[in-house]
Amino acid sequence: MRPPTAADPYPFAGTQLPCLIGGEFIRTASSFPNVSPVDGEQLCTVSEADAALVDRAVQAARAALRGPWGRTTLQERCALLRKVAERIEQRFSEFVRAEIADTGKTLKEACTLDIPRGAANFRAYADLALARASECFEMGTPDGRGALNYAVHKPVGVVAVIAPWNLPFLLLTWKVAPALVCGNTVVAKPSEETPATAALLAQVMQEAGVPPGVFNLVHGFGPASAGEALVSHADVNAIAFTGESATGSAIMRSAADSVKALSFELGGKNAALVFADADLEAALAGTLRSVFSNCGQVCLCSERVYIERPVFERFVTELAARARALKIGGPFESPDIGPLISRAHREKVLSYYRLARSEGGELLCGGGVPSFGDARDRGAFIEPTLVRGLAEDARCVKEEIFGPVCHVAPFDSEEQAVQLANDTRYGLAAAVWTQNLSRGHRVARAMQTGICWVNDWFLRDLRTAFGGVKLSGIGREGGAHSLGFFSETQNICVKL
Ligand code: NAD
Ligand code: 6OD
Repeated sequence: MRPPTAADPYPFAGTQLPCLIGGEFIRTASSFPNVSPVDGEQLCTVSEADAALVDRAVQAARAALRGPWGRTTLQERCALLRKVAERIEQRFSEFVRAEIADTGKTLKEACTLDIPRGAANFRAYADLALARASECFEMGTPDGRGALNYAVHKPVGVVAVIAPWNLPFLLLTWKVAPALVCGNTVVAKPSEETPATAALLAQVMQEAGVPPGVFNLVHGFGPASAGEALVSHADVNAIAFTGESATGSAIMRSAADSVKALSFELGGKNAALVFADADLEAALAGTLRSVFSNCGQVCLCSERVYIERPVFERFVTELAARARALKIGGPFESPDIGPLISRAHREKVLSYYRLARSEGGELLCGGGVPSFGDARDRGAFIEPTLVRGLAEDARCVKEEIFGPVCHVAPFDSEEQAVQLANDTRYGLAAAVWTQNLSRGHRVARAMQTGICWVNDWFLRDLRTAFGGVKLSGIGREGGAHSLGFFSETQNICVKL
């Protein structure tokens, strides 16, 4: 799989990205610009689906359920998913090129995480679906002949998949793959900020022979646009959404009238806990990654780092030195950290940098915007930032910022560390650093989060449960959990 070079063109340069509906690529009269976060240049324009076009997509998806797709075997669907994975790998360079242009993320991140994980999602769910068992219960009856109960799994129907911009391809395919393998049809809406890898996926679906109407793609915004039209559509049976918690609330309201199944992966304000007995080098490297990966734009990123007091000053000094040394730049410049997704998002993150100062915090590094003296000054770059000294009820400690920033604070006991980490309305992920594995397990078990790593961060086995508690989500995806969400389980009881 060859990574692209700066000389490779953006796959959609100078074009208007179409929607895919019932196997037909459709360009709409209304479109919006897709802008590079690296230099503010327009990459392409994007068709915006209105409510009527979203309705066409949903009707195409419903019709496809009644067609040959509805009669496919699980084995046939798995074979198709594997073909999709192969085509993604064959077009790896284009996918990477599209993803780094839309997001500004580093070439390394796109080549090692985003695009390989997109292909892996299709393979993993093909494997998982084939290995899935059904429950079966034998029961006694008064006549002594008994009965047999067994479960069969059927598709839920038309599924809406709504994805955010931070890991656009990884998160879209994370839901599309299990939805399809379970026999559903999909109407997908990527973020308005990152439409290109979804557009490539639409092409790949056709190349792999996915029947018309099985995978539909609509582009557009959320409120009063394609997103809202999709989640409020009466013929959509289920919604798999990843994004902000506030958007989750809005989608819940839109979906309420037609009582849809919901799977929500939402925001976080994740804690990392570093105990004095940790392998401090591993904890430093891991925390640098957990705070600054993807410019801090991963829902799992640590925005609160609590460090046991005996190693606090040493750890913080070294973390700040490493944060200052991070190389900021465009995707092809071998940077450690790229830009934020947009100027608008940078304004939000900068407002938190200002707030941190006004709330009494001390900025140990960063706090502003880098200056390059070239086109990158028109991009959305921002400095990695460390803050200390905030009160635990400061807004910067309580609210998700979603940028390359964390607050560092000391703790004095295991109980206090657990209490501080759990004192949040979110509950997505945590990271615990200690060489005492009994403590590692005990503290991880006490975290009110859907996921907790001990001595690592963002290490993923796709069979495991993924999701959040509190404001961080509803339900779990991953492995059997995704297969469960995207299936209707029917019990059949046979009297013998
Ligand atoms: P967002 O909620 O603004 O947008 C996500 C998607 O929802 C976009 O496609 C958007 O167009 C659509 N949308 C917005 N309003 C809508 C509405 N009313 N109806 C239907 N669709 C609507 O999120 P974002 O800014 O793209 O992503 C960043 C957020 O996502 C952060 O909060 C981050 O923590 C969260 N996130 C969570 C996870 C997770 O697994 N828990 C993963 C990635 C990102
Ligand atoms: O790894 C995954 O499956 C996943 N859903 C990651 C989410 C990352 C959030 O930004």
